[in-house]
Amino acid sequence: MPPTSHPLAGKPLELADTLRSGNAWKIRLACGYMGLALIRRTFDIVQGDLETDAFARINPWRQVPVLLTPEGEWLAESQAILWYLAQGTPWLPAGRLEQAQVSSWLSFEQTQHMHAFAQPRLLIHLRRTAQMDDPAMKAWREIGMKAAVLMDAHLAGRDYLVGTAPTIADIALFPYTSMAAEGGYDLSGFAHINAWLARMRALPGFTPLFEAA
Ligand SMILES: N[C@@H](CCC(=O)N[C@@H](CS)C(=O)NCC(=O)O)C(=O)O
Repeated sequence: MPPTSHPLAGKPLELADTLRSGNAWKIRLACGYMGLALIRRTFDIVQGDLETDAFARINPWRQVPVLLTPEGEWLAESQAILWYLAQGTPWLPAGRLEQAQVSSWLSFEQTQHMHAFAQPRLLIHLRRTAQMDDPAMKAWREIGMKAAVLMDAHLAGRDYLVGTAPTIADIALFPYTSMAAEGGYDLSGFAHINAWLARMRALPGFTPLFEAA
């Protein structure tokens, strides 16, 4: 959408994140698609940045992402931040049913999807403390594959998760689905998911995980 028509256009937005966080990537994706400028304050989990008193004042739950809103409040939880950013825009449809359907997918991501994709990626690819075929990694992938089956079936015959245009539901599900291979997943058989991932990458304002310097 044109940046000037966003209700938060021109207002200061600061994101506390880490370099590789998929949950924080959701927020960077949202700002890119919505044409909003975002200042990043990037922390390092390995260096213990999230354990400091200074970080506890940003988020006592000691997780990223956290958004400093123009009201001067630090807002935690990726889905809450997406909701905050999308209000008053097509990324959160105004209809009662569509809004509830978006909420369903946000819950799905947190309860049935995110951990099953994020944990193997974290342990195999980022920390390198687990192997692809460790039983615990296979167990995560069994859970994640069930979520992938549900997503693929839902995306058959439709372009986006809710309605006919992209919403924050699509943004929420994009990062960990797109990085699934880093956790040992093979999603190549899911044609509808792969077409949807390509569609999300092709939208104006798409922000990659790592932006060119
Ligand atoms: N439910 C939270 C999960 C956030 C989360 O797991 N963040 C990770 C980075 S992707 C984190 O901060 N991990 C550090 C920790 O939990 O110690 C959300 O959706 O924002």
